[in-house]
Amino acid sequence: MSDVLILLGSHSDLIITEKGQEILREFKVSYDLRIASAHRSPAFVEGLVSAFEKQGGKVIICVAGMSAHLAGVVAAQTNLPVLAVPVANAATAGLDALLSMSQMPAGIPVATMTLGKAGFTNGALFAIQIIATNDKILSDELIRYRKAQTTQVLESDSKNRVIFEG
Ligand code: RP5
Repeated sequence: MSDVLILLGSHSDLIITEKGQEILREFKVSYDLRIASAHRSPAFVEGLVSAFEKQGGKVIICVAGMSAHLAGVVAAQTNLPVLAVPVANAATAGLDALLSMSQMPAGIPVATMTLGKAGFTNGALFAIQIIATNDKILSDELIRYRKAQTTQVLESDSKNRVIFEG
């Protein structure tokens, strides 16, 4: 049983998921990553979403590029929270996918992250935050994660500070 279902529209999207997968593992949040296209394998997408709901899954992250319908199609089939991560392509730098995912009609919400690696990293963290609303250990881990992140910025500041006194 997995808490998070990650759906990728294509194997070519896998490259943006590395850091986010690392974070899910660091937080020990179980996930199942599948390749399933809204256009090329619609029935397979439907089956995966329905099976994930039945097994008690909590959050779905959809990653797709170009005319990115995956997240919207998935959100239409479930009341689970659906997070969307658009992937860039050479022709439009991903603006097509970003707009497609964020322009959902009222009634079927999708939480769209930014493009690419940063988007998937935030998608993973957002999924963890959703699960943490009902999990004190995870919530404490998130506090620790944020503190470590702040410490890194402060260290970077002290290493890179430049004072020019004219
Ligand atoms: C989308 O089309 C996928 O999510 C991918 O980002 C894009 C291109 O897919 P491939 O042609 O690389 O399989 O469905």
